[in-house]
Amino acid sequence: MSTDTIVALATPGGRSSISVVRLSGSKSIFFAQKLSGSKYEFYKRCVVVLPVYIKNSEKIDDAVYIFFKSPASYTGEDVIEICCHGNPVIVGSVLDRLCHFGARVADPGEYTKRAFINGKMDLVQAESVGLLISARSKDAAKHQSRNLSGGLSKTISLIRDDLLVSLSSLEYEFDISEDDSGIGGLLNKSLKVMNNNILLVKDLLRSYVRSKAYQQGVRVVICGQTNAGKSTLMNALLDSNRSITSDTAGTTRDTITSDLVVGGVPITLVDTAGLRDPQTPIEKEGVARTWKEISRADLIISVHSGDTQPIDYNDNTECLYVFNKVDIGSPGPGDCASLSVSALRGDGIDGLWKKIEDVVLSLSYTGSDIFINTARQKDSLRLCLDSMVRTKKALKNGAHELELAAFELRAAINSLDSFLGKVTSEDILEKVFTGFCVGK
Ligand SMILES: Nc1nc2c(ncn2[C@@H]2O[C@H](COP(=O)(O)OP(=O)(O)OP(=O)(O)O)[C@@H](O)[C@H]2O)c(=O)[nH]1
Ligand SMILES: [Mg+2]
Repeated sequence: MSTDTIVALATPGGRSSISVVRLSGSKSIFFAQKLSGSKYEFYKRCVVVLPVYIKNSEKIDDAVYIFFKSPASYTGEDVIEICCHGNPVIVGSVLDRLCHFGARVADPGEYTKRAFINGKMDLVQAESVGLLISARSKDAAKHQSRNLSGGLSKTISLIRDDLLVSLSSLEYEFDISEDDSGIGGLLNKSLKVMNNNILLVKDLLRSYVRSKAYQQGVRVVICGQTNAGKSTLMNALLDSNRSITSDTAGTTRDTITSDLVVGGVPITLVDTAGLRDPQTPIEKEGVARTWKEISRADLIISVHSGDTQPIDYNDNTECLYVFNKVDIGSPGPGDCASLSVSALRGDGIDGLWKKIEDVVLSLSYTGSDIFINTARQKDSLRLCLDSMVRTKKALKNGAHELELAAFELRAAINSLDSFLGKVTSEDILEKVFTGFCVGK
């Protein structure tokens, strides 16, 4: 790992009451002293107001310097946070000056990577830092905060402990024990452990849907023929004038999106161009975009009315058929709509929201508060599950496959170690941390 002292702006760029520039590394004190033109003796957790000097000893600001002595800091190294006034000119000068003294601008996620390498957190917690910062709903933030306190890691560690105990018994049996009489009991006990943990790991694998919903949001796409009232419905759902509406067929040309939160899950509501034989190249492009949105939708709201037909999507995506303009006509017998609304008058909109919420929650339901967060975690668990299933098979085959069972069990434990980042490669770390922002 690089031992440079790194520096970056920890708060967003632009003007604000304060900005925080963070130094981390063994030369943090030295650089802070040079920046402040003082020999101030920083002591553990001290907070002090000192000047900020830029080139030619010109003072540009006074700042609050906060010192976190290693190892009691975010990264585990000496960290100094310099809270100066939030002006890009001041912040730029501070960064330039510190780099001039020898600090290096941090790579994305480098502070958290150092925290991981210095044992301040495991890889699951490190991943949650990034996800907490990018959380799009209160529930998503609360979940990542729980993970940061070790919730998911604890669950995985318990599974690992269970497997380890089983492995020790198996290894004892074929390494040391000369007594074959207890082997039946051992096989049964190990099988029980396998069955329990296979169920737990399967649940965790299934839980990835919730996390994907939290991170990527659920895409709810309103579509139908032109003039069905899609844009009016979009506006009614949002209670705002987001989309242009008119009685001219083909009014909406492009996709129009709006982000909101439903039942704790972030969703993107999308209004689309109406589907009909396009009459101009621009409309053709709009219709192509509608089909693209339909193909990536998690939930389709298919709108029709007395004078337009429902679109038949014919695929596996969840779909709510909505009959609109119920104020001027009713759905005929055999109409596919599960709900009638008048987008113009706002009738039935609360009921539609309820149905949308039900689908969104069912799409992201996991049945548990603990869920996995990243494709990396999912891959490690998948490998663990495969190894446990093979362990179970070997155990079922009886005493002569004991060694094979132990081999597979060790592989399962190794997968959990990779999950927690106990064993990891530079490649994996690179992938985990490059998604972070600079300064975190
Ligand atoms: N009476 C009545 N008229 C409605 C209702 N919803 C929409 N309309 C009218 O139907 C016409 C078309 O509405 P839009 O919302 O622009 O329809 P659209 O499906 O977005 O149409 P395109 O963007 O062209 O595909 C407008 O004149 C709306 O005022 C409704 O619930 N009742
Ligand atoms: Mg429209």
